[in-house]
Amino acid sequence: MKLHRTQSGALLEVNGAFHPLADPWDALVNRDDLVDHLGAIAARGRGGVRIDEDFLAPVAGQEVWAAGVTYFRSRDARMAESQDAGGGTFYDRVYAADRPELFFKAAGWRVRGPGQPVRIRADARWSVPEPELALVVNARGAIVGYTIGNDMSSRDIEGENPLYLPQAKTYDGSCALGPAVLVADAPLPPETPITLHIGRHRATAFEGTTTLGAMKRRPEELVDYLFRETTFPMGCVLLTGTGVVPPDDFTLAPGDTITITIPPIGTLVNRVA
Ligand code: DO4
Ligand code: MG
Repeated sequence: MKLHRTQSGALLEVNGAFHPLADPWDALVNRDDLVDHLGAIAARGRGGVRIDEDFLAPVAGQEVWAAGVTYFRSRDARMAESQDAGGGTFYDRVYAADRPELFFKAAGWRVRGPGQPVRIRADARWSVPEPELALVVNARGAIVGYTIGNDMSSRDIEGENPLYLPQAKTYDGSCALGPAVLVADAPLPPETPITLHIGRHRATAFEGTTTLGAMKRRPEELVDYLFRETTFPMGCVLLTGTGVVPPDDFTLAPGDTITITIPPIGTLVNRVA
């Protein structure tokens, strides 16, 4: 079962049929009986074909947070980029520590949806997308679904000084989510792939893949830390970190197409403005 957000409301997708839902998005993702409620709607039948309307980012009143350095590849890349700033040990230490790196990424209204442009900062020289599994978490701290996240990052800015991380991570067009929320009450299997493709002038500029099994931390552990001293009245979305990092001589350029696929959820495509 997948949930889509459109201008005219939420849609439930089951076996290719679309069912309009009455609940506003924030109420929907926070329903205690979400799985049963959606199951009952699907069982009634009467689903239709997809209406001619764009899917929006599957987020409304939720804040978007992100975890970092949850894959060895990201730890390595970050240690290298911050060498001149004396960053040799802090990424290493957070990778091994009990407490994960968690940072605020975006307010819901700032997030780009499927097909909407993402941006690179004009004052950055080295920009990359980060393809990440995103957890949809309700106000009670339960993971109710999964979507795809792109944690756009300015690597030269974060590498210059770790105190610049918020500027490297949070700016207009720095976060994309979609295309839908896969509603599931069981975790995704560890062999689930996350694939990133970057297209430029109709050719492949970069392609890479990882699996959820390569993530060092469990999704529940990340949610547990996030909710320790912070309440989320409408729930939140939590990106779980990247395990795919393009080589150091690669930077995004306007016009590039970023395609991220996580098979049970779908494919998120955004162009760089
Ligand atoms: O600490 C820098 C950010 C790490 C990150 O965003 C990631 O590993 O995905
Ligand atoms: Mg990231």
